[in-house]
Amino acid sequence: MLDLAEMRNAVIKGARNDVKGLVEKAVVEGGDVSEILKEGLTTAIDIVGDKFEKGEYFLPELIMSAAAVKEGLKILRPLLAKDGIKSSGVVVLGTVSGDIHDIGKTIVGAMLEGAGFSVIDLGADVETDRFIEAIRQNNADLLGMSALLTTTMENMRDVIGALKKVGLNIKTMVGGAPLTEQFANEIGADGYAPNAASAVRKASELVKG
Ligand code: B1M
Repeated sequence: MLDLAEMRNAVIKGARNDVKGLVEKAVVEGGDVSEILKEGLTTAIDIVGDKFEKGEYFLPELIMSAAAVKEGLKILRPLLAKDGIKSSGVVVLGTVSGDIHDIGKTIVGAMLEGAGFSVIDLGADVETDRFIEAIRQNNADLLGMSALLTTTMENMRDVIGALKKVGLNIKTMVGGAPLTEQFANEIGADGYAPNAASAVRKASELVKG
């Protein structure tokens, strides 16, 4: 059994280089890859998410911890594929058309990756056709859309309508500061998450369901 407490603390502190070194060391020492991922990285990013929800951590800490997890994931990802460990699911993610806000969406993507999802991040200002193309190409399990503007959040409704039109049966999750659960229900999204930590929980529920 590996002692991954130091790695968890490094993620919680957002110490990216320490995380890189500790993951490399754990791998070289023959640590179990899925244990390193779960006990060293994802448990820690969950703790960070909880701290953010409670107001103990703010955006810079969240970004630093997410970047630290990504650093560790760079090392683990190819090994996970080699070990044949199944990903939690494939998520196509993007900020909707007309909207260039991408910080929250990127954090959500990093947290989802930390939880074992394969994330196809299309970036910001993503047109409906690009979402559809990426879902098809990657045989995705979930579409995640972000919007930060009251004007662009309406574009989520169009994407969900277009999915129905082309017969793509995929779960959808939406989020972003101006959204509400009520709006998500109204546009026919399968799930809404107010922040990155709850996005991970919601994505797991939707993909399992
Ligand atoms: Co803009 N902007 N901005 N902006 N900007 C807002 C959103 C605004 C509220 C500021 C204000 O007026 N108080 C306002 C929107 C008003 C409205 O629509 N009602 C606004 C405006 C008006 C604009 C411009 C139109 C300004 C202008 O040009 N006149 C313009 C729009 C450009 C465009 O998109 N077409 C614009 C531009 C910009 C910058 C480029 C300068 C920059 C963005 C940089 C970037 O993202 N690369 C920017 C910023 C930084 C903001 C504020 C200050 C911060 C946004 C942010 O990153 N928050 C913002 C004011 C504010 O929110 N306080 C504002 C931090 C981030 C972690 O939170 O994105 O909410 P958030 O993500 C959270 C949750 O929402 C959730 O999880 C995340 C992490 O916990 N979440 C999801 C997000 N996506 C999710 C998806 C999910 C689940 C959860 O599932 C898929």
